[in-house]
Amino acid sequence: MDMKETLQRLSEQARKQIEAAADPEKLNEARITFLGKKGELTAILKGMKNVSPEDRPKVGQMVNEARSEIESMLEKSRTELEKKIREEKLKTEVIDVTLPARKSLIGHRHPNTIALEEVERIFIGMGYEVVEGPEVEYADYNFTKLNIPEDHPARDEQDTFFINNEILLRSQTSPVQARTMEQGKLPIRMIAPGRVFRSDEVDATHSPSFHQIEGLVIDKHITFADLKGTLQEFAVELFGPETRTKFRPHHFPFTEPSAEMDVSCFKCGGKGCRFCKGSGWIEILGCGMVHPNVLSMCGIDPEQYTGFAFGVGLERIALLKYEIDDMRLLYENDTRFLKQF
Ligand code: 2U9
Repeated sequence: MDMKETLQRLSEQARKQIEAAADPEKLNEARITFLGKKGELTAILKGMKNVSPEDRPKVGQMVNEARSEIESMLEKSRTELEKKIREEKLKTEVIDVTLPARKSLIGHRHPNTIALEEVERIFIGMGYEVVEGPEVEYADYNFTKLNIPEDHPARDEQDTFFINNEILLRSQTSPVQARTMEQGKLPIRMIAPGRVFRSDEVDATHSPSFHQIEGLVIDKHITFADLKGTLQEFAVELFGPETRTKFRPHHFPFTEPSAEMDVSCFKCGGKGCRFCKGSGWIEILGCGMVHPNVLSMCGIDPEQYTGFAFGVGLERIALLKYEIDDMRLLYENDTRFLKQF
């Protein structure tokens, strides 16, 4: 067989093997078989020494032609294979834009937060400032400056979480008002919302940690009429325009006189129902005129200034407004419950 035929046969073998290569590895194997150092074409080149010198240029040219033919076959096949692989990859990665989007779970405001923001909105609308203060307090601010005497039951370790003799977890947000009064900027119109702590057993209406919103107004000529008008307006805003209010005498060490305010039942309008336990009234907050001792101890002259204060449990408002019958539900963080409000 002459050289031309040998090369043609080799080219043909290469073509078959290249065409049969289904992936880049197989194609590489074909390249090594025909063009590699130990490949068939290299073997032919090595055999050139047996070719007569006058035939060498011609045979050399034929070998080179065969090499470039095989090279271009390899190149063509490689491009085709890569294209095929790319197309298959695209097919499997196809994005179905008609699929419904995955819903992301966004949070929900807690009923306490909704109620707090409602109360804040009402008082901000009447020109009040919202002031916050520390949850870990001095007994001095939590009790003494609020005219709560040494032997008062609230000071008992049974009721208050003491850290040491002087420091405790605040049992009310009143210390925030005492601190504001001490700063000496008058008049004051403020509410102090926040977490408070009392050593209570957990049940449907008690928790060792709950929230209060307390309010304080100090100015010249503030009277009980200002207190009544303000809290009546608050009740109407919170429970609706038909709401009536009733003030019953009460006692707090930090206010004198003191009262508790009831609102007419927003369920039955005051006729009496299961919600208001037949009385037509719902107790909502405590209030009173700031005790002169408190004014003095917080650096304000009780001869020149008077004021009123009130305190309301935030959870109580949330439970009432959203008709929740157990306070514990507010602390369980069960989203099935929370997302209803
Ligand atoms: C200063 C002076 C007076 C705050 C007041 C109440 C009445 C009150 C309770 C409501 C339900 C607490 O959450 S509760 O248990 N609070 O009845 N709080 S007057 O009086 C103050 C506060 C600060 C300097």
